[in-house]
Amino acid sequence: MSKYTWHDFIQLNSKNDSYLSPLACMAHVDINAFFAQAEQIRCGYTRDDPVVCVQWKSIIAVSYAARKYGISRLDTIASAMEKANNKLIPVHTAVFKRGEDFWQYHDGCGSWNKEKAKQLPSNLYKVSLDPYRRLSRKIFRIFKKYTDRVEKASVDEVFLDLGQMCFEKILGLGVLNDALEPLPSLDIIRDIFENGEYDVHSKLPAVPEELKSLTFNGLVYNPNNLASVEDWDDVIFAIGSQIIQMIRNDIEESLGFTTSAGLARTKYVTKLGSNYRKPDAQTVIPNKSVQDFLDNESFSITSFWTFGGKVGKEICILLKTPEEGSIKFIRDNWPEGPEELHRYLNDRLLELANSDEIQTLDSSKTEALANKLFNISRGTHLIPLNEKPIVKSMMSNKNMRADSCCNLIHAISWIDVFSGELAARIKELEQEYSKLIIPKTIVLVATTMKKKVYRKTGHISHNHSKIVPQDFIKVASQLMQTMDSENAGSKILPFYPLMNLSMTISNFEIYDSNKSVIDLFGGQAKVLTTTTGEEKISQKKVTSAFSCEICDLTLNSNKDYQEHRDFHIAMKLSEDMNGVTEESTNLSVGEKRLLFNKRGGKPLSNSTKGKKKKKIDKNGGILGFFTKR
Ligand code: DCP
Ligand code: CA
Repeated sequence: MSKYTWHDFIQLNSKNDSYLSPLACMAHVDINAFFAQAEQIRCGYTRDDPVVCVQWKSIIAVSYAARKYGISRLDTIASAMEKANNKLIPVHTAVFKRGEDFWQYHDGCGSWNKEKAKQLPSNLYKVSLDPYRRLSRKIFRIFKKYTDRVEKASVDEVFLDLGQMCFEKILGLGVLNDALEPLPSLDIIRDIFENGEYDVHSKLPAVPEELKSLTFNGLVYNPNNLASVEDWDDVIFAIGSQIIQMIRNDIEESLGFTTSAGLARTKYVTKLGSNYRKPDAQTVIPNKSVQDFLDNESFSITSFWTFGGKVGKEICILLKTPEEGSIKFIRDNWPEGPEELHRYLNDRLLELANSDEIQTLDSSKTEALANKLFNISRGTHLIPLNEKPIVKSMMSNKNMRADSCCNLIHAISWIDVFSGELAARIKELEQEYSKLIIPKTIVLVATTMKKKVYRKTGHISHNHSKIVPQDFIKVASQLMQTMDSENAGSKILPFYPLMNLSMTISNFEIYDSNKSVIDLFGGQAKVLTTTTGEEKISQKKVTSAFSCEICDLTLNSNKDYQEHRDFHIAMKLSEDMNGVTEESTNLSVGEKRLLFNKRGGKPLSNSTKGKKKKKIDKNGGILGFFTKR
């Protein structure tokens, strides 16, 4: 007989409660050396090439090949190069250039380069992390292919609740069933379940012998050499380990990234598990080994995420935990339940009332904390996947060197950069949540070298649904101009050079992109439909107008509108084949600046860079079939 009940098993299939089941199966997946791997793959290096990702003089990600030289994130690129006898391969992040609202890579350039012209001075550039966010979205989409029960925890890590997938596999249901190793001898549970011949509070049947040789993918933490499959939690973890392996293989095959994963009953333990063996590994922590895992692997109470900072330190002071074995210490000293621990924490707070050692914790927090500590030290702190709320504001910011921002022109050039970055991040947010997001407020903050702070707020008005950098540039430049005219003349408080300039957008209006939004933009209804995460926008007439979002033209009928759209498609096709002109409506401002530099004025397209351009024949080819309206 199993020690688990039918209720425990069926709970796995509940969207909201599966994490509460004692049979719960959660996972945490983390991309190895994320930014460094991203650069290794983009630049065509192999995993054995010691790539490091650099931001100015700092290293922000170290590939596992580079870690062999003892390099860590704490090294500067100069000291790391020395440590590794110049064998490192540094790749700088993409950067925006002052005055440009798009980012670019400048491979080979960075502070380590001896040539001055190739050093990417931080006074003229701003780092862009957009390439990593894009990759992060692509990776996240792979998880979503398999399950909705996935939480994006950061740019390179996710939590998954595998309960429902395991439940379905055991019952031979679901889309993943055939993709996984067939399971023998499950009739014993399937028949009873299908015929409804069970009481939810009765125990599950014992695991059939044939299932006891079920294979796990990855390392199973088992210091006491216990039988790997004894009860249904082990069966579920074996299936879970196969699911995680399958998803990790997919990520590697489709995008080239290696990952590390942890699998356990609770989110907290999965996170320690994914960090346990790296890179390209997965660790399963069975319920029967979870306390050994917490005790034996040099973890302490501060290893748990959220206990890393001040709170963790204060817990150690309050509970007088030893240097080593703090998790076991908590478990052994307060065995009865959280109430006991709660009382002790309150007593200690009183004792230390006059000491300045405790600044974060107070008696309003001790009940929840006692519960958390009691369970965390047993590997049973149950928390569900987190539905992340949409952020309420976004900031783009630049710390300036002496000559980065000496006048209004410089300041507006940085506003171009901020606007490009924020527009891209709004788009990213819209895709992540399948929503339409319209920021309404901009705050511009300038800090002078004397640390005087100036602030101006403006309202963004939109007449279209797609946020573009221009929307922000227009308002923020106006604010900057006012700030400049009010302050730049002062001899007593010099305004320039600025030490910092930042732009924050907030007051987001959020619309469901699957619903009609009537009268959102001046009498027109925009019907927004979402297909596989990327929004497809079609416009529907409710007044007398059909308007083209590309060139702001109003058409009289749906037929005219469709023909006009065909014109844009033909134009785009023609441009793809023949190159583009500065008048093109298919390019963003950034692309135009990139392609039509001021020197030559001749177009350079990405695909035909350096080659002679053909002129577009406006009367011939595909375009000949259409007349621009
Ligand atoms: N990052 C950063 N600065 C930090 C920490 C992280 O810029 N102080 C960025 C670069 C990392 C990415 O976030 O690649 C993910 O952070 P992780 O802590 O997960 O570290 P890595 O993925 O680089 O390494 P690991 O394989 O140890 O997870
Ligand atoms: Ca990582």
